[in-house]
Amino acid sequence: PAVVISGTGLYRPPHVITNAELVAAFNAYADLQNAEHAAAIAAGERQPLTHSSVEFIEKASGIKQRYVIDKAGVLDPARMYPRFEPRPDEQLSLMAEIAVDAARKALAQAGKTGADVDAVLCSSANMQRAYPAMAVEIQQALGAGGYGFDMNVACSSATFALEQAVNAVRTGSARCVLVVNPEITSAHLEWRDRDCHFIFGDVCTALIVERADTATGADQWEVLGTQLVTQFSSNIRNNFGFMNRAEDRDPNDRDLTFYQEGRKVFKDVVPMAAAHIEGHLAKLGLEPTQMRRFWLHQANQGMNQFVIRKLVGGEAGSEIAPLILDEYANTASAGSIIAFHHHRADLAAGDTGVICSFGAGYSIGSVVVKKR
Ligand code: CO8
Repeated sequence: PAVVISGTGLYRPPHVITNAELVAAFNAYADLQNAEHAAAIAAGERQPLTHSSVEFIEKASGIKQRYVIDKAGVLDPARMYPRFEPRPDEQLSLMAEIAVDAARKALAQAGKTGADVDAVLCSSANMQRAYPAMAVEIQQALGAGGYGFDMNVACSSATFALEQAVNAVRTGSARCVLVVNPEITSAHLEWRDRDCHFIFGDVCTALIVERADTATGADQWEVLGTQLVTQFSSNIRNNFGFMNRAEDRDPNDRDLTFYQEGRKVFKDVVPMAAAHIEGHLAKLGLEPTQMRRFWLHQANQGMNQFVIRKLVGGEAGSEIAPLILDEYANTASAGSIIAFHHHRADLAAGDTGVICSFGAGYSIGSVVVKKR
Protein backbone atom coordinates (compact mmCIF):
# COMPACT_ATOMS: atom_id res chain seq x y z
CA PRO A 1 0.00 0.00 0.00
CA ALA A 2 1.01 3.64 -0.48
CA VAL A 3 2.48 5.16 2.68
CA VAL A 4 2.32 8.84 3.59
CA ILE A 5 3.80 11.29 6.04
CA SER A 6 0.61 12.97 7.24
CA GLY A 7 1.88 15.29 9.96
CA THR A 8 4.95 16.95 11.43
CA GLY A 9 5.41 18.62 14.81
CA LEU A 10 8.13 20.72 16.41
CA TYR A 11 9.06 21.44 20.01
CA ARG A 12 11.21 24.57 20.21
CA PRO A 13 12.87 25.30 23.56
CA PRO A 14 12.07 28.60 25.29
CA HIS A 15 15.58 30.09 25.41
CA VAL A 16 17.74 31.57 22.65
CA ILE A 17 21.52 31.92 22.89
CA THR A 18 22.88 34.35 20.32
CA ASN A 19 26.43 34.02 19.03
CA ALA A 20 27.35 37.22 20.91
CA GLU A 21 26.10 35.76 24.23
CA LEU A 22 27.82 32.45 23.53
CA VAL A 23 31.16 34.05 22.68
CA ALA A 24 31.01 36.36 25.74
CA ALA A 25 30.51 33.33 28.04
CA PHE A 26 33.27 31.35 26.33
CA ASN A 27 35.73 34.24 26.50
CA ALA A 28 34.97 34.78 30.20
CA TYR A 29 35.59 31.05 30.76
CA ALA A 30 38.91 31.25 28.84
CA ASP A 31 40.01 34.28 30.89
CA LEU A 32 39.15 32.49 34.15
CA GLN A 33 41.11 29.41 33.07
CA ASN A 34 44.10 31.46 31.97
CA ALA A 35 44.14 33.37 35.29
CA GLU A 36 43.89 30.12 37.24
CA HIS A 37 46.78 28.57 35.31
CA ALA A 38 48.84 31.76 34.89
CA ALA A 39 51.99 30.27 36.45
CA ALA A 40 51.94 27.16 34.23
CA ILE A 41 51.28 29.31 31.17
CA ALA A 42 54.17 31.67 32.09
CA ALA A 43 56.45 28.63 32.56
CA GLY A 44 55.49 27.38 29.09
CA GLU A 45 53.93 24.21 30.53
CA ARG A 46 50.45 25.04 29.32
CA GLN A 47 48.95 26.79 26.28
CA PRO A 48 46.62 29.69 27.09
CA LEU A 49 43.04 29.40 25.81
CA THR A 50 42.28 31.82 22.96
CA HIS A 51 39.06 33.76 22.49
CA SER A 52 36.21 32.68 20.23
CA SER A 53 34.62 35.05 17.73
CA VAL A 54 31.17 35.72 16.30
CA GLU A 55 32.64 36.47 12.86
CA PHE A 56 34.40 33.09 12.72
CA ILE A 57 31.26 31.19 13.74
CA GLU A 58 29.04 32.88 11.16
CA LYS A 59 31.56 32.58 8.36
CA ALA A 60 32.58 28.96 9.07
CA SER A 61 29.09 27.56 9.74
CA GLY A 62 26.25 29.98 8.98
CA ILE A 63 24.91 29.56 12.53
CA LYS A 64 23.59 32.76 14.16
CA GLN A 65 21.84 31.45 17.28
CA ARG A 66 20.55 28.27 18.92
CA TYR A 67 17.62 27.28 21.17
CA VAL A 68 18.37 25.58 24.48
CA ILE A 69 16.29 24.09 27.28
CA ASP A 70 18.57 25.59 29.97
CA LYS A 71 20.44 28.77 29.22
CA ALA A 72 21.87 29.80 32.60
CA GLY A 73 24.08 26.74 33.08
CA VAL A 74 25.49 26.92 29.56
CA LEU A 75 26.40 30.59 29.88
CA ASP A 76 27.84 30.34 33.41
CA PRO A 77 31.63 30.60 32.85
CA ALA A 78 32.20 28.54 35.98
CA ARG A 79 29.98 25.70 34.66
CA MET A 80 29.60 25.70 30.85
CA TYR A 81 26.89 23.03 30.55
CA PRO A 82 23.14 22.98 31.18
CA ARG A 83 21.62 22.29 34.57
CA PHE A 84 18.77 19.77 34.67
CA GLU A 85 16.99 18.69 37.86
CA PRO A 86 16.90 14.91 38.23
CA ARG A 87 13.26 13.77 38.16
CA PRO A 88 11.65 11.00 40.22
CA ASP A 89 10.85 7.80 38.28
CA GLU A 90 7.12 8.57 38.58
CA GLN A 91 7.49 11.85 36.67
CA LEU A 92 7.60 12.07 32.86
CA SER A 93 11.27 12.34 31.89
CA LEU A 94 12.55 15.44 30.09
CA MET A 95 13.19 13.69 26.78
CA ALA A 96 9.72 12.15 26.84
CA GLU A 97 8.20 15.52 27.75
CA ILE A 98 9.56 17.33 24.69
CA ALA A 99 8.76 14.32 22.50
CA VAL A 100 5.13 14.32 23.69
CA ASP A 101 4.88 18.04 22.93
CA ALA A 102 6.15 17.60 19.34
CA ALA A 103 4.06 14.43 18.91
CA ARG A 104 0.79 16.14 19.90
CA LYS A 105 1.39 18.84 17.27
CA ALA A 106 2.13 16.24 14.57
CA LEU A 107 -0.96 14.22 15.56
CA ALA A 108 -3.15 17.34 15.40
CA GLN A 109 -1.88 18.10 11.91
CA ALA A 110 -2.60 14.53 10.80
CA GLY A 111 -6.09 14.64 12.39
CA LYS A 112 -5.18 11.76 14.71
CA THR A 113 -5.01 11.13 18.46
CA GLY A 114 -2.57 9.08 20.51
CA ALA A 115 -5.02 6.16 20.45
CA ASP A 116 -4.60 5.91 16.65
CA VAL A 117 -0.85 5.28 17.00
CA ASP A 118 0.30 1.66 17.20
CA ALA A 119 4.08 2.08 17.00
CA VAL A 120 6.40 4.70 18.50
CA LEU A 121 10.01 5.07 17.36
CA CYS A 122 12.10 7.36 19.52
CA SER A 123 15.18 7.98 17.46
CA SER A 124 17.92 10.40 18.42
CA ALA A 125 21.67 10.88 18.77
CA ASN A 126 21.52 10.43 22.55
CA MET A 127 19.11 8.69 24.92
CA GLN A 128 18.50 10.06 28.39
CA ARG A 129 18.83 6.64 29.98
CA ALA A 130 19.60 3.02 29.18
CA TYR A 131 16.12 1.61 29.84
CA PRO A 132 13.14 1.35 29.87
CA ALA A 133 13.03 2.66 26.30
CA MET A 134 12.05 6.33 25.97
CA ALA A 135 9.61 5.25 23.23
CA VAL A 136 7.63 3.11 25.68
CA GLU A 137 7.28 6.01 28.11
CA ILE A 138 6.14 8.28 25.25
CA GLN A 139 3.70 5.58 24.04
CA GLN A 140 2.08 5.48 27.50
CA ALA A 141 1.97 9.28 27.87
CA LEU A 142 0.10 9.57 24.55
CA GLY A 143 -2.26 6.64 25.18
CA ALA A 144 -0.88 4.83 22.13
CA GLY A 145 -1.09 1.08 21.59
CA GLY A 146 1.15 -1.45 19.88
CA TYR A 147 4.85 -1.20 20.59
CA GLY A 148 7.72 1.26 20.87
CA PHE A 149 11.50 1.15 20.71
CA ASP A 150 14.50 3.48 20.71
CA MET A 151 17.14 3.74 18.05
CA ASN A 152 20.27 5.80 17.51
CA VAL A 153 22.09 6.52 14.26
CA ALA A 154 23.46 9.92 15.40
CA CYS A 155 22.46 12.73 13.00
CA SER A 156 20.76 10.22 10.70
CA SER A 157 18.43 8.93 13.42
CA ALA A 158 15.31 10.57 11.95
CA THR A 159 15.67 9.37 8.37
CA PHE A 160 16.69 5.86 9.47
CA ALA A 161 13.60 5.76 11.73
CA LEU A 162 11.46 7.00 8.84
CA GLU A 163 12.50 3.96 6.79
CA GLN A 164 11.61 1.66 9.71
CA ALA A 165 8.24 3.41 10.04
CA VAL A 166 7.48 3.15 6.33
CA ASN A 167 8.41 -0.55 6.32
CA ALA A 168 6.32 -1.22 9.43
CA VAL A 169 3.27 0.27 7.71
CA ARG A 170 4.01 -1.52 4.40
CA THR A 171 4.31 -4.93 6.08
CA GLY A 172 1.28 -4.41 8.32
CA SER A 173 3.35 -4.48 11.53
CA ALA A 174 1.73 -1.14 12.37
CA ARG A 175 -0.94 1.10 10.83
CA CYS A 176 0.10 4.47 12.19
CA VAL A 177 3.66 5.13 13.37
CA LEU A 178 4.90 8.07 15.42
CA VAL A 179 8.57 8.94 14.90
CA VAL A 180 10.02 11.37 17.47
CA ASN A 181 13.52 12.87 17.52
CA PRO A 182 14.18 14.58 20.86
CA GLU A 183 17.66 16.11 20.56
CA ILE A 184 18.97 17.54 23.84
CA THR A 185 22.30 18.30 22.19
CA SER A 186 23.23 20.88 24.86
CA ALA A 187 24.01 18.00 27.24
CA HIS A 188 26.56 16.30 24.95
CA LEU A 189 28.18 19.39 23.42
CA GLU A 190 31.53 20.51 24.86
CA TRP A 191 30.75 24.18 25.43
CA ARG A 192 34.34 24.67 26.71
CA ASP A 193 35.91 23.79 23.34
CA ARG A 194 36.26 26.79 21.03
CA ASP A 195 36.41 24.59 17.93
CA CYS A 196 32.89 23.26 18.44
CA HIS A 197 31.10 25.26 21.17
CA PHE A 198 28.83 26.99 18.63
CA ILE A 199 27.62 23.91 16.76
CA PHE A 200 24.49 22.50 18.42
CA GLY A 201 21.01 23.47 19.65
CA ASP A 202 18.12 21.65 21.37
CA VAL A 203 14.83 20.74 19.70
CA CYS A 204 12.39 17.86 19.11
CA THR A 205 10.67 16.87 15.87
CA ALA A 206 7.81 14.41 15.30
CA LEU A 207 6.40 12.70 12.21
CA ILE A 208 3.25 10.66 11.60
CA VAL A 209 3.59 7.85 9.06
CA GLU A 210 0.51 5.88 7.97
CA ARG A 211 -1.23 4.10 5.09
CA ALA A 212 -2.52 6.51 2.48
CA ASP A 213 -5.99 4.94 2.76
CA THR A 214 -6.29 5.84 6.47
CA ALA A 215 -4.86 9.37 6.10
CA THR A 216 -7.39 12.20 6.47
CA GLY A 217 -5.07 15.17 7.06
CA ALA A 218 -4.96 18.08 4.62
CA ASP A 219 -1.21 17.80 3.95
CA GLN A 220 -0.03 14.36 2.81
CA TRP A 221 3.36 13.35 1.40
CA GLU A 222 3.64 9.96 -0.25
CA VAL A 223 6.96 8.24 0.43
CA LEU A 224 8.30 7.17 -2.99
CA GLY A 225 11.39 5.54 -1.54
CA THR A 226 13.93 5.46 1.27
CA GLN A 227 17.63 4.59 1.07
CA LEU A 228 20.19 4.24 3.85
CA VAL A 229 23.95 3.80 3.86
CA THR A 230 26.65 3.65 6.54
CA GLN A 231 30.45 3.64 6.40
CA PHE A 232 32.56 3.48 9.56
CA SER A 233 34.51 6.59 10.57
CA SER A 234 35.74 8.00 13.90
CA ASN A 235 35.87 11.54 12.55
CA ILE A 236 32.71 12.34 14.53
CA ARG A 237 32.65 10.51 17.82
CA ASN A 238 31.52 10.45 21.47
CA ASN A 239 32.83 7.71 23.79
CA PHE A 240 30.26 8.27 26.54
CA GLY A 241 28.73 4.99 27.61
CA PHE A 242 27.81 2.51 30.29
CA MET A 243 31.35 1.11 30.54
CA ASN A 244 32.87 4.47 31.53
CA ARG A 245 32.51 3.70 35.25
CA ALA A 246 34.31 0.38 34.86
CA GLU A 247 37.02 2.14 32.86
CA ASP A 248 37.53 4.54 35.81
CA ARG A 249 36.90 7.48 33.50
CA ASP A 250 36.50 11.08 34.66
CA PRO A 251 33.10 12.34 33.37
CA ASN A 252 34.90 15.51 32.23
CA ASP A 253 37.29 13.62 29.91
CA ARG A 254 37.18 15.34 26.53
CA ASP A 255 36.18 12.25 24.55
CA LEU A 256 33.04 11.67 26.64
CA THR A 257 31.21 14.46 24.81
CA PHE A 258 30.98 15.30 21.07
CA TYR A 259 34.30 15.66 19.23
CA GLN A 260 35.19 15.71 15.56
CA GLU A 261 37.71 16.32 12.80
CA GLY A 262 35.58 19.03 11.24
CA ARG A 263 37.71 19.60 8.14
CA LYS A 264 37.86 15.89 7.28
CA VAL A 265 34.11 15.53 7.78
CA PHE A 266 33.41 18.46 5.51
CA LYS A 267 35.60 16.93 2.78
CA ASP A 268 34.06 13.45 3.11
CA VAL A 269 30.41 14.40 3.31
CA VAL A 270 29.99 16.43 0.13
CA PRO A 271 30.81 13.73 -2.47
CA MET A 272 29.25 10.98 -0.36
CA ALA A 273 25.92 12.76 0.14
CA ALA A 274 25.64 13.98 -3.45
CA ALA A 275 26.36 10.50 -4.85
CA HIS A 276 23.90 8.93 -2.41
CA ILE A 277 21.03 11.22 -3.38
CA GLU A 278 21.80 10.90 -7.09
CA GLY A 279 21.91 7.09 -6.84
CA HIS A 280 18.67 6.92 -4.88
CA LEU A 281 16.83 9.16 -7.35
CA ALA A 282 18.18 7.17 -10.32
CA LYS A 283 16.76 3.98 -8.79
CA LEU A 284 13.36 5.68 -8.76
CA GLY A 285 13.81 6.88 -12.36
CA LEU A 286 14.16 10.50 -11.22
CA GLU A 287 16.73 13.26 -11.83
CA PRO A 288 17.97 15.74 -9.18
CA THR A 289 16.84 18.64 -11.39
CA GLN A 290 13.24 17.34 -11.20
CA MET A 291 13.20 17.87 -7.42
CA ARG A 292 11.38 20.95 -6.21
CA ARG A 293 13.20 20.86 -2.87
CA PHE A 294 16.02 19.31 -0.87
CA TRP A 295 15.48 19.29 2.90
CA LEU A 296 19.08 18.60 3.87
CA HIS A 297 20.85 17.90 7.14
CA GLN A 298 21.60 21.18 8.86
CA ALA A 299 25.23 21.24 9.98
CA ASN A 300 26.97 23.73 7.76
CA GLN A 301 25.74 26.22 5.18
CA GLY A 302 28.81 25.75 2.94
CA MET A 303 28.48 21.95 3.01
CA ASN A 304 24.86 22.12 1.80
CA GLN A 305 25.83 24.58 -0.91
CA PHE A 306 28.49 22.18 -2.25
CA VAL A 307 26.08 19.23 -2.18
CA ILE A 308 23.45 21.18 -4.16
CA ARG A 309 26.01 22.44 -6.66
CA LYS A 310 27.09 18.84 -7.32
CA LEU A 311 23.45 17.74 -7.68
CA VAL A 312 21.85 20.45 -9.77
CA GLY A 313 24.79 22.59 -10.84
CA GLY A 314 23.39 25.78 -9.32
CA GLU A 315 23.29 27.83 -6.15
CA ALA A 316 21.47 26.44 -3.12
CA GLY A 317 18.95 29.24 -2.74
CA SER A 318 16.20 28.85 -0.15
CA GLU A 319 13.84 27.86 -2.98
CA ILE A 320 15.89 24.68 -3.59
CA ALA A 321 17.54 23.91 -0.25
CA PRO A 322 16.14 25.94 2.65
CA LEU A 323 18.41 26.60 5.62
CA ILE A 324 17.21 26.53 9.19
CA LEU A 325 20.62 26.26 10.86
CA ASP A 326 21.00 30.03 11.08
CA GLU A 327 18.13 30.04 13.61
CA TYR A 328 18.36 26.54 15.17
CA ALA A 329 22.07 25.64 14.71
CA ASN A 330 22.82 21.94 14.19
CA THR A 331 20.06 19.94 15.87
CA ALA A 332 21.52 16.51 15.07
CA SER A 333 18.88 14.22 13.53
CA ALA A 334 16.10 16.82 13.71
CA GLY A 335 17.65 19.30 11.24
CA SER A 336 16.32 17.98 7.94
CA ILE A 337 12.92 17.38 9.56
CA ILE A 338 12.75 20.99 10.83
CA ALA A 339 13.52 22.13 7.26
CA PHE A 340 10.69 19.88 5.97
CA HIS A 341 8.36 21.15 8.72
CA HIS A 342 8.93 24.85 7.97
CA HIS A 343 9.47 24.79 4.20
CA ARG A 344 6.90 22.66 2.37
CA ALA A 345 3.65 24.65 2.45
CA ASP A 346 4.39 26.37 -0.88
CA LEU A 347 4.72 23.11 -2.84
CA ALA A 348 1.83 21.88 -5.00
CA ALA A 349 0.29 18.43 -5.53
CA GLY A 350 2.68 16.31 -7.62
CA ASP A 351 5.80 18.18 -6.48
CA THR A 352 8.65 15.97 -5.30
CA GLY A 353 11.55 16.50 -2.92
CA VAL A 354 14.22 14.74 -0.88
CA ILE A 355 14.72 14.71 2.88
CA CYS A 356 18.37 13.77 3.49
CA SER A 357 20.49 13.46 6.62
CA PHE A 358 24.25 13.09 6.96
CA GLY A 359 25.71 12.07 10.28
CA ALA A 360 28.27 10.36 12.42
CA GLY A 361 28.85 6.73 11.55
CA TYR A 362 29.18 7.93 8.81
CA SER A 363 25.49 7.57 8.01
CA ILE A 364 23.31 8.96 5.22
CA GLY A 365 19.56 8.48 4.86
CA SER A 366 17.37 9.83 2.06
CA VAL A 367 13.59 9.84 1.82
CA VAL A 368 11.97 10.86 -1.47
CA VAL A 369 8.48 12.31 -1.05
CA LYS A 370 5.71 13.54 -3.34
CA LYS A 371 2.92 15.90 -2.33
CA ARG A 372 -0.55 14.40 -2.79
N1 CO8 B 1 36.52 31.38 17.03
C1 CO8 B 1 37.57 31.91 16.33
N2 CO8 B 1 38.44 31.15 15.66
C2 CO8 B 1 38.27 29.81 15.68
C3 CO8 B 1 37.22 29.21 16.40
C4 CO8 B 1 36.33 30.06 17.09
N3 CO8 B 1 35.29 29.57 17.79
N4 CO8 B 1 37.30 27.88 16.25
C5 CO8 B 1 38.36 27.64 15.47
N5 CO8 B 1 38.96 28.80 15.12
C6 CO8 B 1 40.15 28.99 14.28
C7 CO8 B 1 41.08 27.80 14.34
O1 CO8 B 1 41.97 27.89 15.43
C8 CO8 B 1 41.79 27.89 13.02
O2 CO8 B 1 42.81 28.86 13.11
P1 CO8 B 1 44.17 28.68 12.28
O3 CO8 B 1 43.77 28.68 10.84
O4 CO8 B 1 44.97 29.86 12.70
O5 CO8 B 1 44.75 27.35 12.72
C9 CO8 B 1 40.72 28.46 12.08
O6 CO8 B 1 39.76 29.10 12.91
C10 CO8 B 1 40.04 27.38 11.25
O7 CO8 B 1 39.62 26.30 12.12
P2 CO8 B 1 38.95 24.99 11.59
O8 CO8 B 1 39.76 24.42 10.47
O9 CO8 B 1 38.65 24.10 12.74
O10 CO8 B 1 37.57 25.60 11.04
P3 CO8 B 1 36.68 25.16 9.84
O11 CO8 B 1 36.72 26.18 8.80
O12 CO8 B 1 36.91 23.74 9.46
O13 CO8 B 1 35.23 25.25 10.50
C11 CO8 B 1 33.53 23.73 11.30
C12 CO8 B 1 34.87 24.42 11.58
C13 CO8 B 1 32.47 24.80 11.18
C14 CO8 B 1 33.19 22.79 12.43
C15 CO8 B 1 33.64 22.97 9.97
O14 CO8 B 1 34.78 22.18 9.94
C16 CO8 B 1 32.46 22.07 9.70
O15 CO8 B 1 31.32 22.44 9.73
N6 CO8 B 1 32.75 20.82 9.34
C17 CO8 B 1 31.74 19.87 8.93
C18 CO8 B 1 31.43 18.92 10.03
C19 CO8 B 1 30.23 19.36 10.79
O16 CO8 B 1 29.35 20.04 10.32
N7 CO8 B 1 30.14 18.93 12.04
C20 CO8 B 1 29.01 19.22 12.84
C21 CO8 B 1 28.55 18.11 13.70
S1 CO8 B 1 28.58 16.53 12.95
C22 CO8 B 1 27.25 16.45 11.87
O17 CO8 B 1 26.33 17.16 11.99
C23 CO8 B 1 27.30 15.48 10.74
C24 CO8 B 1 28.02 16.08 9.59
C25 CO8 B 1 28.18 15.18 8.38
C26 CO8 B 1 28.58 13.77 8.63
C27 CO8 B 1 29.19 13.07 7.43
C28 CO8 B 1 28.38 11.92 6.91
C29 CO8 B 1 28.87 11.35 5.60
